[in-house]
Amino acid sequence: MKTILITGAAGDVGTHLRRELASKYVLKASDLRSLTKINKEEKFVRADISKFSDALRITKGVDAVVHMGGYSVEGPWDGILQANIIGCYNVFEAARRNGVKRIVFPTSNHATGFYRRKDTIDHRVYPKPDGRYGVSKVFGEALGSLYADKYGMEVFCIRIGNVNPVPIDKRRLSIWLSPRDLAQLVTIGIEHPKIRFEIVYGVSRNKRSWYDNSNAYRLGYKPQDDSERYAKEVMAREKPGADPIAEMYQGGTFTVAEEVPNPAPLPKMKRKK
Ligand code: 15L
Repeated sequence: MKTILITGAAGDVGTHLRRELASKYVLKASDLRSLTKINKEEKFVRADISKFSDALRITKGVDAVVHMGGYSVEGPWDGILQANIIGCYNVFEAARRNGVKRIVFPTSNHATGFYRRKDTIDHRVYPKPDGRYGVSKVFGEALGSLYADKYGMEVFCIRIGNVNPVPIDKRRLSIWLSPRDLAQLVTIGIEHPKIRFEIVYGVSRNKRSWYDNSNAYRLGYKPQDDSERYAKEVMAREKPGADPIAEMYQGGTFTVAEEVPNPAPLPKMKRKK
């Protein structure tokens, strides 16, 4: 069995993933926080990835890294800088020094959140991050590309939509990723023999998807779930009056999440008070 390091193991997505992958791999679960539950065949290693020595310690002796660790929503720059820029660099560089070739990097739909909902985008579009968090994910993708081209590492980037047992609102009907489809994508990222640098979208086979996910399908992804099954109940719960800018873009409220009002509202778009 391969030994896989999962950083950010205590987070929501990390917790789903550890449960789904438990029987397939020996998991080395790492986080700054404690795990609420440690599964069988799993070892917990506490680490702060913004410290290079910690990153070096946890990447030793593993077959692949699934780097979930970091800040997972929009937030203040310093937190994002430490966790998602410095932390991400540390994990890639530590993996390289320890001879770990394969990295699965869960990036985010927020790397391309400023594309409009009326657009269908594929893995080749120019990034359009919707905040500091989105920028940090574009940084991780760029770092992955560099480490693949320069050092021969094998990097699989998954632009994750929203991982949840069920889709939670209208926007998430388009970007939902069920835990078992997440596990399938991560497994492709770990196992596929011909990965150099790839970007795929981390979404289930949603009828309302904004993505052309043909690159994932080319690599063998066969999603089992479709959010449409939940659409009726989700739409019945949906409250009217959402911010029109957030509604226009794929990134939703991340596109308007700021401490100050959006400095450049679109012409003729009036923000609801
Ligand atoms: C993300 O990238 C976040 O990590 C997650 O918490 C969700 O907010 C998700 O995007 C989303 O767009 O719903």
